[in-house]
Amino acid sequence: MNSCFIFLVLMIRIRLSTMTSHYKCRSGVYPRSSVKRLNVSDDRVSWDSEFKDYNPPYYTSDSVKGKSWADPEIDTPNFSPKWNQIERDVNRKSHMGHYNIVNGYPLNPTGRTGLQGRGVLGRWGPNHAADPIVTRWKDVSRDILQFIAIKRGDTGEWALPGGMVNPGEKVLTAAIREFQEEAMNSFEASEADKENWKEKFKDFFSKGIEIYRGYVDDPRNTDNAWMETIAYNFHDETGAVVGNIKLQAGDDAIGVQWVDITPDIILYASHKDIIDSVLNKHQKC
Ligand code: RP5
Repeated sequence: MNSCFIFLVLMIRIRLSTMTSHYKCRSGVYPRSSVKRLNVSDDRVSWDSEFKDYNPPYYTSDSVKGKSWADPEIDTPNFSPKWNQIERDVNRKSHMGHYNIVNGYPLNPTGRTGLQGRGVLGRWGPNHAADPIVTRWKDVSRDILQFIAIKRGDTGEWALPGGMVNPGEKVLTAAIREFQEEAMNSFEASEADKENWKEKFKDFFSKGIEIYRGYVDDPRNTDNAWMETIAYNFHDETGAVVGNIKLQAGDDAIGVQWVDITPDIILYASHKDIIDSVLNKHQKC
């Protein structure tokens, strides 16, 4: 077995086992609302640590209520989700293993967030996303690795151009589709352009390597609903292929560009951790 491959497998294990806490989803005001989370200190994040009378606010946004792509309220008659299982096209299994159900509600496997309900997330329990990480070296010295980042329309932060996995969709397919939508504005491309794109980059996007699978420290997470992702790296060692990608922000992205991966880079949610794994992989191989 190739040493790079062994290193990668080890890293994925490490990433899964080190995401033991969350920071961006346990203080302040919940995104797109005026609801204030109950403050949860570091030592009280774990469900195993004592937090007497823990009773944070409950919030589910009107934007997800009654939507066909979202779950109904937990106590809706005939709503009997199959927790920890794949239910028809809805994947309620967590990459983090078995999660608990308390009083009918799934519990965030990383711990308390200071908010009950589902916020703006569509699903109770895990909400599955896919993240593409397209990388190249900045120049021939191969000192600086760059990746394609998008600027999110909701928070204005730079992020991976990822998105939610559609019901029944393969995660890798979702990662490539999201890249096309957010970093290339495929929504506005002609059918001919899309066909052309497919031909040109088919080989490149068939070589994605899984970098991370698990929980995302996303500011939208709550005690009962949270983001998880599988992130794939598509690397262009010579830069010859991705140099041809015409970047144009699309869907809910308001900017797109190549970004140098530097120690001080600030990214949405826990995307920085994912990017660090990619950097480690390329520096060591
Ligand atoms: C993050 O939110 C995931 O890592 C992914 O990048 C993103 C998916 O949510 P939307 O961009 O569709 O809002 O947690």
